[in-house]
Parts: sequence; structure tokens; C-alpha cells
Amino acid sequence: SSGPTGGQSSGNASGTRADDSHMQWWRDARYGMFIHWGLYSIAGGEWKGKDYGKEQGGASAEWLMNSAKISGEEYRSTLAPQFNPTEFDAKQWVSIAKDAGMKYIVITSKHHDGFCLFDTEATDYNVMDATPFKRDIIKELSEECAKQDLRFGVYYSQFKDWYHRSRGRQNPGTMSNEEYLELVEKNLDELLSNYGDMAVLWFDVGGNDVIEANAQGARVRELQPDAVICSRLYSRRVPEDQRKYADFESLPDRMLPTERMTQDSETCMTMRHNWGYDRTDDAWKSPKDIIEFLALCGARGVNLLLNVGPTPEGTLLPEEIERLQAVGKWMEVNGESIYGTTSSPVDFDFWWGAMTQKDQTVYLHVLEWKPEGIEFNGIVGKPTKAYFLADPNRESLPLSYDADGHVTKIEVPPTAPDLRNTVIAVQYDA
Ligand code: FHN
Repeated sequence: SSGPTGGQSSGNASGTRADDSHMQWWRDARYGMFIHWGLYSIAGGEWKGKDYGKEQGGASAEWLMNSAKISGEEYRSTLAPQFNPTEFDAKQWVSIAKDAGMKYIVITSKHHDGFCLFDTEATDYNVMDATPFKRDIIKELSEECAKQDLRFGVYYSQFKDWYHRSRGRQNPGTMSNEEYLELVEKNLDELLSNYGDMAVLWFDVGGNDVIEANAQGARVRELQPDAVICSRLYSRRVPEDQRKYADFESLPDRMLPTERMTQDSETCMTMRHNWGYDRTDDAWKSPKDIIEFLALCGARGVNLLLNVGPTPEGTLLPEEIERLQAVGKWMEVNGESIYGTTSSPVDFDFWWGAMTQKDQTVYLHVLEWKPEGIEFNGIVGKPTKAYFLADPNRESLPLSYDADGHVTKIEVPPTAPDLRNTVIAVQYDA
């Protein structure tokens, strides 16, 4: 063919939907913000003077209740009265995400600790009834996303709930299993009815009961037919062909696949070690690490959901804002090589980096660089032009061809700066 080959088409289950048109915005978006925020942010990975971040190898932050073996009552009575994040400003968070080039936001509405960041009648363990803050965080964020034209979704822990659900004699929980399933049903109805368009339902993680999961998936389809449903509605033990309502495969945390994905997939990633706020977590990835991860996700046809863990005061950390702004700057110039693209036309990566493609253009994500330039072969077709995506004039770069007319080399002027994290666009005849 004259154009690039091989971009993997996406496929999904789209249970009880005749088509998967609801996925198109998600496929085009490629890049979203994950937010882990809740009572655990107050503790910041520490409990009764012990730092669970470093000592427990990072099972801190949102896992603190489990790691420090805190009873539901003590966790609630200690933290809920302190939850008053007066600096929370949905407009600021959404603006930061938008300026970062992100197209959707997914926030924890209820994590494993059982605390609800929204107004619910299913339990009084929620931000309105149990804390001095008394503001519906999900409502404020969803409305601001609608104002700024960003898609809004929620993370929901439907199976693990260390407060409501009994975990044996030591942790009786506050509800029987039946009562807990009713709570989940009520919560889902509230989240799917009271907060406008719900673009993503990011369940995490599913149990083995496929019937229960399908009932939850069917309810999402019924109340929000265009919502995109995460495969973590089901436990990993449920065979893929039984995951009727999973619209995309949520890859294992922080995983960058080694090959192109043949179905709609997303990987979620932290900027440091933890998902939730942890005071001592200094394992920051650099802006360059994040840009490379985003480019390589694109080359595999995978969305990136990049996480922030806001402070107890309701702010994003300066280190998070710095990284989001750096990637946003890169996306301003190079976003065309990420948004709406499909995976690389070939299965392998080059030593210098990887590729995405859209229509009749292949984008070379240059992640490594040598002065002698980069070879660019193995692509079927006869490119007509190559240029730096960052070049507003799109000056043509000289191309060398082999006997069959395939491009073998893109001559980059030796004066070219270090090209790492640049993108070269290669156009093909229509
Ligand atoms: O247990 C959770 C964890 O706290 C975090 O929310 C991640 C994010 O993908 N999901 C589960 C572990 O995979």
C-alpha cells in the first residue's frame, strides 16, 4: 500500500451495544488524569508515628487502613473529622489537567477504605455527613469538567470495601454482604444519575462473580449508555470473552506493553511510587520519563491515565504541577502525534524510539539520538515528505531512498539540536 501499514484496529466487548461509537472520543483522547484523593490523604502514609510508605515498601497512602491494620471505626473517627480541604478548587484542578493536554479525568469516588467523596443516601460514611467539609467533590469536579469541555469519570471500588464489608471476625464491617451489594447498587445509581454525563466508569477491582459484575455493567449501560467501562469491573480471573461489559482492557498498574495492543487498552501510571498522597514518597519520575512513557503508550495503541495524589488541603503538589506543565508544553507542539493516532505500523521499535500514525502520516518519536542521524526503514510505502513536527514552517528534511523506493534515511542537519523528545512527521501519498 502507499500508506503506512499495520496500525492495530481497536476492538472491545461493548456489552449489549450494537456498536462501539461511544469509544471514539476515548480512542482519540489517548491521555487522561487519574486522581486518588480521600481520607487517607490526611494520614499521608503515616499512622501513630510509623511511616508506612518507606517501611512497608509503599503499601501506604490509600492502602494505609489495610497496611496499618486500622479498624474501620478508628480510621473513620480519626480521619473523617479532619477532612476539610478548604483549598480544593475544582476549577484549578480541571484547568491544570486541560493545560496538561489531558482529555478526561477519573477520580476516586469510593476507594477500598469505603469513604464516599459524594453525597449518598446509601451510607453516612461520606463527605457530606461524616466530615466538616460538607461539599460534594464529585459534583464540583463533574460540573467544572462540563464547563471546560473535559470528559469526567469516576473510579469506584465495588468489591473491596474495608469499612462496610465484613472481612472476618477481626473486621466485621458495618454491613452484611447483601446490604453491601445494595450499597453498591445505590451508589452506582447515584453516580450514574446525579452528576451529568459520566464518561468513564473505572471499576477497581472486580470479584469473581460474573453475574454480579454483569448486573453492575448492565446498570451503567442502562443509565449512561455512552459511558466507557473499565475491564476491572471483572477480576482478572474472569476469562476475557466473559467480560461482557468491559470496553477497554485496563493493563496492570504502570505497565508499558512490549507490543502493540490489538484491543482498546489503557495503562495507569503514578508520577512517584504511590497513588494517594504520601508525605515521604520521593520516587519522582522526570518530565522526560513521562513524555517518553506517553509516546511509547501511543506507539502501542494504549491510553495513558496519569495519576495525581492531592494533599489533605485539596491542592496538587508543586512537583505534580511542574510535570503536568512540562508534558503539556510538549503536547502543545507534538499532540498531533498522540491524539487520534493508532499504534505503530510495525511491531518493533527502533533504537532511537517508536512510532504512531494517523491517516497518511507516521510520527517518529525520537527518544534517543546519535549525531549520525536515524535510520528509518521497514515501513512499506513511499513517503513524500518528512519534517519536524515542532517546525512551524514544516521545512522538508532530505530523504534517501533504496532501489525499491523505500525511505532508508532521513537526513537531519548536523546542526540539529539533541533531538530526544522531538517528533518527526513522515507524510505518505494518499
Ligand atoms: O488497590 C488499588 C490501588 O490502591 C490503586 O487504586 C490502583 C490504581 O490502578 N488500583 C488497585 C491496585 O491495582
